[in-house]
Amino acid sequence: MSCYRLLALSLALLLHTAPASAADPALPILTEPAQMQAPAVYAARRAALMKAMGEGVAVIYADGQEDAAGYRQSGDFLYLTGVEEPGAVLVLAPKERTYKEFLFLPSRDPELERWHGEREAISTALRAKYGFAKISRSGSLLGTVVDLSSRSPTLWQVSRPTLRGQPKDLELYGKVQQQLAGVSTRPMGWTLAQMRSRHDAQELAIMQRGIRISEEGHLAAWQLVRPGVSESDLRAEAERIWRQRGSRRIAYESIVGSGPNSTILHYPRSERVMRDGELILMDMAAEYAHYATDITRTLPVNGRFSPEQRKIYDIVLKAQDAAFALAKPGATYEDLDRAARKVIDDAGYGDYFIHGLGHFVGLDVHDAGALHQKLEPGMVLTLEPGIYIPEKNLGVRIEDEIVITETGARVLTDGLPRKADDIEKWMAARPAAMTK
Ligand SMILES: [Mn+2]
Repeated sequence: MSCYRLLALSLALLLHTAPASAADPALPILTEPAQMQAPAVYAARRAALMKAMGEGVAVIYADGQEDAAGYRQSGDFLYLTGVEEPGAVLVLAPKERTYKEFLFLPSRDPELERWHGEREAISTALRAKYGFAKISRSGSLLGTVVDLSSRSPTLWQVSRPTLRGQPKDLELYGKVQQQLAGVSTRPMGWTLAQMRSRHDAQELAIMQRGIRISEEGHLAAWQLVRPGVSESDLRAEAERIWRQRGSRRIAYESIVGSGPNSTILHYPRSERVMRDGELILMDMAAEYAHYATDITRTLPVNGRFSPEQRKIYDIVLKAQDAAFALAKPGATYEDLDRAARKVIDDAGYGDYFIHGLGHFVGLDVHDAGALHQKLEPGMVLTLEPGIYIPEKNLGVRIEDEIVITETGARVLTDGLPRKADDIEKWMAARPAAMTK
């Protein structure tokens, strides 16, 4: 074994054992390989939503999208069912006596299944797996909803409207109303979005695990940061680690931008070679068990911040600290945003902080939730102030995830150095083995 391989091996062992903090909550049992929670978890969420409905009928469509890792289920539908299949539909009818919840699945297609894998027949086993007493094929959806709404004539629009054309639920509700007089459509407002934004202990344990995996990928990539190395090397290294640790996909397109690219908010390409004296901004994280993570760090390529870089870095850090100090139940996101913005404004860089302070994180990276309402325990949000000065090729963003607790807030992404001194120390102590 060469000296290089020996050092690489010890580094791998170090990475394997380092990040998972002993204080982290224990992961709930997840089904493999889909990494879903127990059916009872989803049933309880449906029960809570039906309680909020009180009466009437709600139809929630699986509205996910295909990406490189396959079909990714839409957040609302996954939150309520744990079912990953495309084309599925959930129907809730709280006033019904026998069956209050119905899962509709598309008909089977033997030819398609040769390509995408076999789907299960509707059976006792499938009902147990998904936790539904009633599973039917989609052909009977309209008839069922007409029947249910004839007895309780309110059709709830549960999902927040998206910008992607006519929502499928409203389209179906229109058809129901054509067949049945006296049925009204009502928006549920923010009910489901707020449910999704208040994460319980099990969800937080899953999200913490995703954060630890994401941090491992960051640290592995940071090992490679030095002049002459490509942005693509960092991205590839982080994403390799995430996959090895059980992440199915990246939480969003990794943004790895050096020098001038550090000032481009959604820099997509990650192919530039880093140079001495520049900053490297890495906004990248893994998805784990369908939960997203969102982390950004900005490092000096040569391991030491220049005085000007450090000055900007410290302002961004101070802005993040100011926002964090206000994070507690009852505060609003606007309070936090204003506090961070004030720090950057007062330092004279207000024109260079050109985006919002943050967003909720959960099943989606920009997760559901009412950012205009008061913060509550269990909410997870990012604090990501930044200063971007294109004329100086200097961009700094620091992004952490916090969870609102009963009394304040806690940083979930605490496995990565954050202060300029700590980053420099970490870089100085890196094993030399990874030098390219
Ligand atoms: Mn973000």
